Amino acid sequence: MRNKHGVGLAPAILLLTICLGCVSHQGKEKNMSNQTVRGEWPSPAYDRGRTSRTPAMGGISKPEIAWQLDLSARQYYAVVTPGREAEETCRLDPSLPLEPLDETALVQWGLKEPPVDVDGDGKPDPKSPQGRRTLWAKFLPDIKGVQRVDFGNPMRLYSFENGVDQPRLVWETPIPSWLDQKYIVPVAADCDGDGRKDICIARWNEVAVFDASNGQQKYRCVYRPGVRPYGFFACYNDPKRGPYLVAVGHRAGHAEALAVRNGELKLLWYHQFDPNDAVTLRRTCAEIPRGSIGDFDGDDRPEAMVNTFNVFKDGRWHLIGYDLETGKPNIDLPDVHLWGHADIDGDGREELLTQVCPRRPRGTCGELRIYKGDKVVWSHPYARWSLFSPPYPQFNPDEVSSEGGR
Ligand SMILES: [Ca+2]
Ligand SMILES: [Ca+2]
Ligand SMILES: [Ca+2]
Repeated sequence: MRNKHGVGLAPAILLLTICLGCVSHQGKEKNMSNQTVRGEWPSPAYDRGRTSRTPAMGGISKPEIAWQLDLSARQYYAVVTPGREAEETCRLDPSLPLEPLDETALVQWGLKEPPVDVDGDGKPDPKSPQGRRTLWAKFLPDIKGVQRVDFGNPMRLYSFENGVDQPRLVWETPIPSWLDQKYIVPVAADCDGDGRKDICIARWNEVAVFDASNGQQKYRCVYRPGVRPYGFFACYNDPKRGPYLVAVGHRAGHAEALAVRNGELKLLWYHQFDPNDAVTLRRTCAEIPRGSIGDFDGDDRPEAMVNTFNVFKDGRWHLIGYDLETGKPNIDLPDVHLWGHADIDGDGREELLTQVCPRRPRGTCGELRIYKGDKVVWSHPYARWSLFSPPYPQFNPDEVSSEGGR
């Protein structure tokens, strides 16, 4: 990949971190009945029971980072020597310092969120928003700058037209008794197409939408048993069909789409991959890589591309494209795992960057395939993707992947 200066750059991040013992030592030995032993090494979803615990033992009580090196966003100068076939060479010039990109270049490459003019004075403000139970967005088009919703009780919205350090309370409203503000996954998006951003919240058993101009409830759709809301929640605006709210529970095994139709928020479809919320007993996976909603197969209908495992009780990965309107799988690629997507050939439609995964583990390397819809357009027998996914935006987030309020 090359930028306008002709400098090759891999928009990939490889953060090498070696921790001297990523161990949470409790300081004293406990027996197995307490699920904690001396020097135990936690490991994400280690075994089939997803206990996240391994039998490996260690004795390191104070983990330290020995060294780390961020290899992302480096600029390399390539020296190309023309020639016939094998005579042609291309090498990196080791004599030049490999400096990280500056702030401007990081923003230009999409590796860093651009600074936002919080108070609307025309100059970007260096402060980044903080707080997990807040939502920043341009909610109020008639007020300078951006606004912040605080999810407490009462719920409050502040504006900053008087300065970053002088928030003005625009409204506050008691939250409904059913709204547990702790376990919510909020996004700021115009979910009803009226031109104003709404406060959209995924919860245990529902999606609720609040009017950002006064904090009042606008829509509410209760449609599922109380399953964990951790996971992906996004508003996707299809140019022809309007906005969809899409939720995929990475831990709770569900996928669904909702839309405002005839003044009501309605559930369009819902798939529950496991009949209950017993996380440790689940045998299926469903996860959606960032931004994987769009028309990937060119049929003029948007789909959500979800990596699923064992949803057909076959012990296999299936990359499934769920039609947003109907929930029907219009793409089904067995033994394929999606890592990302990009418009490789510049035709305006994004191709799917995948890896063949014939078994449950997703190996670091494997056969790579690029799909255009369900058609393979490129493959490599053994390699790996090195993709960088920048952090979710802190301002105007219309998509988020969350592990909930934990
Ligand atoms: Ca709206
Ligand atoms: Ca499509
Ligand atoms: Ca393309």
